[in-house]
Amino acid sequence: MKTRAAVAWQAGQPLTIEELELEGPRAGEVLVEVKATGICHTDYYTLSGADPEGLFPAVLGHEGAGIVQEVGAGVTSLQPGDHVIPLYTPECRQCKFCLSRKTNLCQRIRGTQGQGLMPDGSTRFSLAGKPILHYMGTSTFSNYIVAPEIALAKIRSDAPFDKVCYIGCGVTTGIGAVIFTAEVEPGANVVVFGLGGIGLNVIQGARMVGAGRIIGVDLNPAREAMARKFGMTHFLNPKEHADIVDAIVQLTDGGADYSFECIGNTTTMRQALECCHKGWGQSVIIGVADAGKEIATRPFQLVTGRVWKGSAFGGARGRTDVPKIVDWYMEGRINIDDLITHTLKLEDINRGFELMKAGESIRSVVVY
Ligand code: NAD
Ligand code: AHE
Ligand code: ZN
Repeated sequence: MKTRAAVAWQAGQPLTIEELELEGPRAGEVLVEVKATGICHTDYYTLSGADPEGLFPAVLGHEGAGIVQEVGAGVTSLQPGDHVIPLYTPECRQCKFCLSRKTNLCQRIRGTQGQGLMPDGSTRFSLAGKPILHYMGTSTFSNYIVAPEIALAKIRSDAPFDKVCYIGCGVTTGIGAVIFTAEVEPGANVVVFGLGGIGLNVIQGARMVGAGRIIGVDLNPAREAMARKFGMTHFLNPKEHADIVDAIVQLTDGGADYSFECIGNTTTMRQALECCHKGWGQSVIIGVADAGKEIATRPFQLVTGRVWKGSAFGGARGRTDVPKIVDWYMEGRINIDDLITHTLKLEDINRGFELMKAGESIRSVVVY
């Protein structure tokens, strides 16, 4: 069949809208009509050329929602008409990682996923006979996609696609990092570096669990009002403080109980660790740093009890947790609507990247 898609031909170049050939689902695979997709900073990161796994030409996008159109042989958990959110972190419930119960990082198809291929090593997208690669196993910048059954979370059918697509990455990553990765307890002081599409969801997660002080750090002063609406109690702009770590330590009586880095900058990763409280403070890295970048700190920071962690997809197990997060949205327990600042047509997808770069959007969503 044919599908309209935004194709990334090479690093740093705008996407172009093409009509691609899409092969149908093979065994264990599902054809999905994508109804809406968010644009995450990680799409921009890969498009920029800074991702060591970035491959071209490819169909980017990993924050979608849609409807199952057809299932391949052996698919048992989904049928045509089901509403789904594609998962870049699948959940097979059979691999060593899933069975460990210690991580959400299902590795069943990670190898081929990172090569832009389906689990059998081939691609379903092509243009004039030339293969076009998948991305993160999702490629939601295409109106139709083929995805493995284990990489689709079935969600309730009354949830609006143009809002719950954001649960496919940003919402789950931010809220999940608080509740699944850090397990923040009521009353804890939380510091969030970067108040974009991820950091604001960390803030909303911190408020949900009853955190004490919720301190936001961002260079963009325009982020303050939105962050306060989501539960931030104090705002710090690093431009206004000679030493941001010291400013946080002063404000928290010795340091943060939990900090979250939601930028992807190795300098702020170090600050996020070093602003943590001696003896117990935990810092969670969410931001994705450019190829070749490394983090550093004095080992004494860890010797004296600070803990450095990372979180992918908020530590969420997609097929289990994503439907619950959709329920939270439908029950009014989380706010997604105010974070979606722009809704675009596929033809205008490059504008979504421009708005992100200019700091004008929180989330742009493309509606097909
Ligand atoms: P975004 O562009 O919406 O937000 C980034 C924010 O950081 C902006 O508000 C910006 O003003 C602020 N910022 C930039 N440099 C800063 C600095 N030096 N000091 C303070 N603030 C600064 O991006 P996003 O979509 O929220 O993504 C944030 C990061 O999280 C990216 O690196 C993205 O790739 C990563 N990410 C990781 C996961 C994961 O599973 N680990 C999931 C999604 C996104
Ligand atoms: N390809 C990059 C790593 C990118 C990365 O860390 N991705 C996150 C999700 S970001 C979503 O917006 C993730 O889930 N990582 C775990 C994984 O297995 O990729 C690189 O640096 O090579
Ligand atoms: Zn993302």
